[in-house]
Amino acid sequence: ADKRKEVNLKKSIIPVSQLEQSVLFERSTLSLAERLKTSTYGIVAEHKRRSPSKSVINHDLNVFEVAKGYENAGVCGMSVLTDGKYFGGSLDDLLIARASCQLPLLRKEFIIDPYQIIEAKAYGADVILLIASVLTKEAIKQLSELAKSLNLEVLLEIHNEEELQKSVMPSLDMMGVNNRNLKTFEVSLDTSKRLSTLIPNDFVKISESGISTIEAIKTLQPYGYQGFLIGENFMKTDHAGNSATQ
Ligand code: IGP
Repeated sequence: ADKRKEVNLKKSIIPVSQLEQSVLFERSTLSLAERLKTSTYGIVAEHKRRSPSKSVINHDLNVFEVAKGYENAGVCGMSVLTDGKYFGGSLDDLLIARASCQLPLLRKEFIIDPYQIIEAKAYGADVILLIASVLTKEAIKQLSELAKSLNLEVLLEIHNEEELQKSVMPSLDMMGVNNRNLKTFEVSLDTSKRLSTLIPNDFVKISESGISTIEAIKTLQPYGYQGFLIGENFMKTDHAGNSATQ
């Protein structure tokens, strides 16, 4: 309850009742899961200016051109970092991405409060991220059910067996295995391989982080992965879209 207060205080500039009346809140959302199921490579391309592990990746690319570039390249969806503190993103970035392309958009954020989900929809997101390592089972259930009630899809991120075990529930659409350990920043595709067999088949499986080659994708596809979340590899170039061309 305290956490909720904290977040609401910082972001209570726009009351929930007003967010709910916004035009974007009313729009019908797009399904990322459906696109991933029918795509050859299933790329979800991310906009990320900087990160705790790499510091500056790219401050020159604007969201408009990145979103256009990704869409022209034929990716399935776009992930937009809205966290300012660690990743240099903002809700404005999400709004600009929404205005620039028709891709399903994932709000990439540390979501701990229902308000952030209402906000995600009002700023044009189609999918929200929930990170198992920072949420209790009850919180995952509460937040994912709220998202589903708003027709948003839910991507649940896990990094190990315990996080997976507590998280399996019908209100999730996609399971993302983060190859990067958020504590040590170490990256290993083996994490995706190891956890793949434990993820029930009713979830679309996404492998996240540290993917930079088509070979990596082809290695992970036999393990059941239909989505590949790629940030740095696209963002570190000066033409984020072109390098995403499939
Ligand atoms: C993208 P990469 O290595 O391609 O830049 O990774 C994405 O997986 C990564 O940014 C990420 C992330 C997160 C960022 C995965 N889970 C949670 C912030 C919060």
